[in-house]
Amino acid sequence: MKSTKQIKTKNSLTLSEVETYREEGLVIPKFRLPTNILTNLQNALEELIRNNPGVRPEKLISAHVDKTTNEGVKGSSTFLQFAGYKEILDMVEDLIGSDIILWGCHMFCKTSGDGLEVPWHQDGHYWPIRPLATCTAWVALDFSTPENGAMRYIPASHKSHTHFTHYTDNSNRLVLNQALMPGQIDESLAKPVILEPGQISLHDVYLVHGSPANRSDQRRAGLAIRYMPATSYFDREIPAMDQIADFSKRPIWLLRGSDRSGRNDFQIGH
Ligand SMILES: O=C(O)CCC(=O)C(=O)O
Repeated sequence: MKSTKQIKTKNSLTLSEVETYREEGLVIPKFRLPTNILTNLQNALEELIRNNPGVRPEKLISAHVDKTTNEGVKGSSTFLQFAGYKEILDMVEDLIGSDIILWGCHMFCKTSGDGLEVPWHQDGHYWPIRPLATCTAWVALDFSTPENGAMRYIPASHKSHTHFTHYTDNSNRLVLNQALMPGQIDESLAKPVILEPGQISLHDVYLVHGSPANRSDQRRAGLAIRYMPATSYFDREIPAMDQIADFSKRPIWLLRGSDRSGRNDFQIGH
């Protein structure tokens, strides 16, 4: 006799969450990390900061690589392990398909009072992924509010898959040095990404977003985990646009499915 019991194996986004992502380029799903996992990540963040005294805490790239990389950051395997967290991968799968590569992980920890600004930008401008496709899971480790420099985005700015024009700004008040040339977006349309610790947002590679400096007395930390579909190729010969990333030795991990592109190298940098 057939069992009528339904076994829930996948923690999918709802249809309306997928719709919001497709329409706006960003969604905050109805999902929260269990407290023990959040605490573990918060502790790993403290250790990450202690291990990298010479690095601005907004610039902790490759935070998941458990050695000092040529990007100058000593990361932690806690973040690597977390990047494979089933519930998050299930949601990412709904957006980019079931062949998923982890290719980056950036801790954006904006200290209180002097946190740097993230200029308006599109991620795709920086990244060596062809065809260009990525979903970022931004995991709040602190409260993220307009007061402490929450991310802001321009809804639907991803939709035309257009690259807006960026210019280079190497001033040390910025976390990233590629900024959108003024006049291309209507900033009055911007929406803040307000999150409690343990909530996440998911955003598209073409979305225009950024975040103001943290002028409050509350730290604002978030872990941006970068996933790409394995139908695309991570091309290490394309040089990084910013001053901090170096893709030439960047390790990548196939977390689900298979390498449909047939070209990705999972040995380099490991
Ligand atoms: O954390 C921020 O304020 C900016 C994050 C960001 O630009 C990104 O995840 O692509």
